[in-house]
Amino acid sequence: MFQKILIANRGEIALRVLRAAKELGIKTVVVHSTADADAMHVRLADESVCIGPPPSRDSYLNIHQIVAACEITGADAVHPGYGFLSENARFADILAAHHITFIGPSAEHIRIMGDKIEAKRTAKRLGIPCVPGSDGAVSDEIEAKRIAADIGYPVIIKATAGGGGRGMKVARTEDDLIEALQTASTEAGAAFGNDSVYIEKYLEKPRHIELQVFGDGAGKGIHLGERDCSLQRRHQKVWEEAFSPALNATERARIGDICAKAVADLGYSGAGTIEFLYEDGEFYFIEMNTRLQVEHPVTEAITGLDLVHEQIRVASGGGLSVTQADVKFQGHAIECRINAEDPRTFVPSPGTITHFHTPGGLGIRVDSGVYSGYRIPPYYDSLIGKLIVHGRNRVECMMRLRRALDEFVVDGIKTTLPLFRELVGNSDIANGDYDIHWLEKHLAHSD
Ligand code: MV4
Repeated sequence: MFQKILIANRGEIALRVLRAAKELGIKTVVVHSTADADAMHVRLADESVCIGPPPSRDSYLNIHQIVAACEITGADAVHPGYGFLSENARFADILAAHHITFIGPSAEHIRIMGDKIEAKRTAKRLGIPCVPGSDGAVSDEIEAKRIAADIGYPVIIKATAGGGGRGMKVARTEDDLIEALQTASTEAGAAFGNDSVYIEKYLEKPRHIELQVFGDGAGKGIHLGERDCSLQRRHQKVWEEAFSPALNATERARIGDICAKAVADLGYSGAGTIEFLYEDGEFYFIEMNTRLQVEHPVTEAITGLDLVHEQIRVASGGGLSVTQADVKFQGHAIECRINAEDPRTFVPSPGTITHFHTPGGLGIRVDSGVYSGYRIPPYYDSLIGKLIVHGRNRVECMMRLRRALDEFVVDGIKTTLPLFRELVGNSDIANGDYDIHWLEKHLAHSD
């Protein structure tokens, strides 16, 4: 087991990892920017190292400063959290060269999944169902027209180096296609330094359903069920829940088996998320994330497992604490992302939190790094906390969520709490009847 873990992140996830490490008797080091000197994770860590000025590129993304912090403090492993360097294969390689363990999958697996064409090819080879489309990159118009005619319109053009919704264009006719191809390619070149694009059948009203998986790096793979993340705005998830209200037990077992086997065959190590679009009873692979995700507590609630403990165990060579047969799902969980944003426009609202009171009671979990009197720096993501609610079934979970939202107080700044108070009273949400476009339509209609 590791002696000392360095946490290369900030906010609620830094605290989340710090807690797991403490429980396992591992010393903690945090790195932080000058803007985060008074952050909770800095106060609670055994040691802290200031690695630079506020901009992420000079601090949380500064690989050499982070490696230096490991060497100074003697950390033998790094947990990257999510975002920042969590899916940076070069970071994983550099740590390995310094004999420091990256708590995550191999650099090779990060690299494969970072290239969306390579990811899709790999998924297909492993027997994961994919969206029909081009076999690889599409460069010339004639080929594009042939593929689009073959799969049928509408189609979507995606950037090979994209992901998370950046650099996509929908084409509904052959006339649209040429323009979409050019704009997507030009935008991808400007945004990612790689203008390669590919084509897929465009699904009109899918849900976003993702499978939590774990590999032990030695050929064992398990799945921990799915999360439905369809409630989103501009590719930012707002509400996540498990199980998905859309799946039945047979569908769940089938896709779970496929994903667990794929992870085992790949020799994957650590936590991963296999993302699907789900429409008319079919799953279509879109991407795999090779990190712990923001919404992982939803899975922890229904499985009772500590996903960060599992990540640390696997990275240190101790393997997974459970087999697939040991995983028992219980009840329903919902996570609401509390952002320091206007609940209608989602414009960031940094500033000082004058009063912060979190809800409690059975089935309630709040993961947050903020406190009364805390000043939210304007440089980073606006997530200030997550409310995760668990119940024996979805109805009980919604009852508890409604009550917990009533108790939650965040004064001094705008937050997305009023949006959630509205959502828990909506009949479509109560019925689990929503797709990836539901929230944006709802916001547009209720102005
Ligand atoms: C799609 C799609 C429809 N058809 N692919 C957006 C994020 C990126 N991970 C993939 N995305 C999409 N890919 C096909 N073939 C619709 C989306 C999409 C979306 C997906 C998941 C969650 C929210 C979304 C919002 C808009 C579009």
